Amino acid sequence: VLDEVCETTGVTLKRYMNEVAILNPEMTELVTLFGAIDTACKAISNLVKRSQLPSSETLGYQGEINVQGEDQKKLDVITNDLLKRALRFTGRIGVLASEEEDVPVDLVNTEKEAVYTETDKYVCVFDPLDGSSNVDAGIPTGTIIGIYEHDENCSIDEECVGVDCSAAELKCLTNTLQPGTNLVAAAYCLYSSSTFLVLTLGAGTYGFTLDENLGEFVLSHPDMKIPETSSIISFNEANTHMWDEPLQEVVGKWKTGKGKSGKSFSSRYIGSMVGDVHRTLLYGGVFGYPGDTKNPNGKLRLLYEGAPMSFIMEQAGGASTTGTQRVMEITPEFVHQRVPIIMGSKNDIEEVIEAYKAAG
Ligand code: AHM
Ligand code: MG
Repeated sequence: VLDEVCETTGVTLKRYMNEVAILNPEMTELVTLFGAIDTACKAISNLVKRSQLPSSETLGYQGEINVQGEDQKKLDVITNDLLKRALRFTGRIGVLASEEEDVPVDLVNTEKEAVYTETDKYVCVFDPLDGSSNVDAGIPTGTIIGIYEHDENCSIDEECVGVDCSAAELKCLTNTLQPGTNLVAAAYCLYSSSTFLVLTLGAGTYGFTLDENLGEFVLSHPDMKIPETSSIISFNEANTHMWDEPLQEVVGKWKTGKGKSGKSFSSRYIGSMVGDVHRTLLYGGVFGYPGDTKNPNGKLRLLYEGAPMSFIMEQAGGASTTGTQRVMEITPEFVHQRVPIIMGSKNDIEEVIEAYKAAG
């Protein structure tokens, strides 16, 4: 145990990423991106903590009119700008898509839409502050980030800009509409009792905790593995009656200890995806926002919530499904597309998939 502690103590995110770059020179540019993410997440962590206090940044409480009579910018707008700026200055991002942007944003060619140069190697998708409506009540929030490479096989007509493009061209132009299986990295940052940054580069899931004294993320959860069987459900259970039959059935069995594992499940739901997924990773469990009769595709967005979180979950040995399809394999048709999600401990997710199969 002592050896393990010594091996990881003091490994900062910066050092971790530098060692990744030394061992994998082709990932050097990705490491630059994580430098920006590291700083942006620390800045967001500070903003979230101070958001209920009058401060020089916001000149008054959030939601109020400032001294110049301008509307105060909401925290999700501020954090979106912050992350966008941090990523832009790496010089490695061609295009980004965010929950807070109506359409993908070209970071390099602001006049012409989304045209890549050789160094603009990556496409970044993110939700800068998921669950932001929770901040006022002190409930955890999080940032979710996915990184894709731009598809070099895409050839586009140079004349084609925005609205003139065919659907296929537009897809290449923005390059944001890729399935989760194309992700090269994903991360989330949870702002809670501690600030946690959890990431995958496609070879396991690694968790860092912000040491406020050092001002650094320190490796605290190397190679995270979610328990294969669990006894916790994490859903908005007010919607249970509107879910698909197979899911209602499985969750009903779990509650009464009649599921495959025979365990009686307990319920934990924050209503903030990053917090719920983080707990699920650590303790095991099944987190979900399934489709229902009112919202057939649920609530969560595929591109910058579903896919990156599924990547992190799978890399920790968990699974993520819509019930009938692996979330990672879905190619988005539009940026803000929603997707039903049920993710967590592998054996429990398998039970859900089987129930859907049996129902045909
Ligand atoms: P947001 O992107 O508007 O912040 O909403 C996303 C959040 C997730 O964090 C959470 O899983 C879900 O909404 C909770 O929804 P509900 O309140 O319907 O249970
Ligand atoms: Mg969100």
